[in-house]
Amino acid sequence: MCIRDSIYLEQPNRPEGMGYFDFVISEIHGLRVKELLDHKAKGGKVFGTFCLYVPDEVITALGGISVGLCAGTDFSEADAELDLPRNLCPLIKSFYGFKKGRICPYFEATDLVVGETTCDGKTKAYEHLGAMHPVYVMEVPHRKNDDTRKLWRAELYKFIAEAERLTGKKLTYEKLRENVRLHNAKRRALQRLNALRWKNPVPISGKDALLVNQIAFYDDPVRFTASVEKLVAELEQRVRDGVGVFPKDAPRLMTSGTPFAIPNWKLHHVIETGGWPVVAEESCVGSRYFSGTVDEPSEPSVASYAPGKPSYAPGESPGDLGGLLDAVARRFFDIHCACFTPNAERMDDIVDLCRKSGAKGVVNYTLSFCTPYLVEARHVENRLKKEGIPVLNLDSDYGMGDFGQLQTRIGAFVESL
Ligand code: BJ8
Repeated sequence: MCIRDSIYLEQPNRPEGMGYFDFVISEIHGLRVKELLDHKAKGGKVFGTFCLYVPDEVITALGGISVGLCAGTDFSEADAELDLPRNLCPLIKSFYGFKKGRICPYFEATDLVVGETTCDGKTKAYEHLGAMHPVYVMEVPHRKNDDTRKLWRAELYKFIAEAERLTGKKLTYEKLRENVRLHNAKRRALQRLNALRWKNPVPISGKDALLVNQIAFYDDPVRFTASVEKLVAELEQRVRDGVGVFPKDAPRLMTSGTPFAIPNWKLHHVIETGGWPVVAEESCVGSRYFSGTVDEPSEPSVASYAPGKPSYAPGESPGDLGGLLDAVARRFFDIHCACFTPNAERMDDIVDLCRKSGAKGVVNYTLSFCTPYLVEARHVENRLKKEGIPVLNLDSDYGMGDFGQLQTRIGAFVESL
């Protein structure tokens, strides 16, 4: 039995709707890769990404496919360390090693990797990556004010020009509107799924929810959304029937911090094998991915706007291409990554999610050597303590060597709740 099976399939009373996601993960190197190659054979383009700031709706509106690339294993790190320092974030070494060793079929299927200037490690790693693969880097400012919002909007336009050049297509209002709706529907389905985790007893494990949240990054968005909605319907029935996967009132935890790139399941596995459900993740593989939606045009839309009107005010309907792109820019700029300073909004998000989910404490998890999140961990701790919320700060890598140590620390934390 492989580690994936022992982590996932041995869980008791899993929802039937997880069957689709089990299938997707079991076929991770099969069917989806074939779909990407078929798309390319017909002249389509595949964009690889590593960060939430790259807007999927623009890529799919231009007929491209967007895939969040794998960055959650340690077996590719040795290849990465041929070029990069050892004491670097494991997420960066993971994806870099996949390209260096040419071992990820998703990476090899991409026509362009879209990077971003979020943290220094990624920013500099893209320079080396660019020597091996086509890379385009979006500049993400690190402060939020009127000037940087303009800069970010300009970056979005530059990226669109690059994507138009690659795909040979022109972005239109109608296509963007259609794709804003497509990705908003996906986000709303994930919002409903993740809100069901706040019920008591919890109808789905944190590990299963994490798997769904990870698959969101690379599956076909239409099929994925339909599968999440089916799962949601099943979980709603479980809630009505009082069915859970952990005993009612089991101490529940939430996590905050760096992303859980697939297949990084370690922390959730440690927590849930202790008998404590994980009911939320303030993470880019979690709430930061699906919380915000892009403002959609109301119906009728274009008719109510003068052609060429460049922007719209919040609360208005973005009724032309300029307005809709403003809405896209705003939605993505409102993601609260630790690469921003100051970042008080993120502290508010963590507190809010903790209250809503009923978590008894927060495990603030940071990948080793991730400076932005490690330094921000003290702010998280201070704010949560002020709110009376217990918090445990942890940092770890992708190796399993600290599994026992994590069990001990988390066990002691739960005891103290
Ligand atoms: S929006 S969290 S996906 S940058 S863990 S590589 S920050 S050193 S992944 Fe991230 Fe976008 Fe922010 Fe989200 Fe650097 Fe830290 Fe590594 Fe990180």
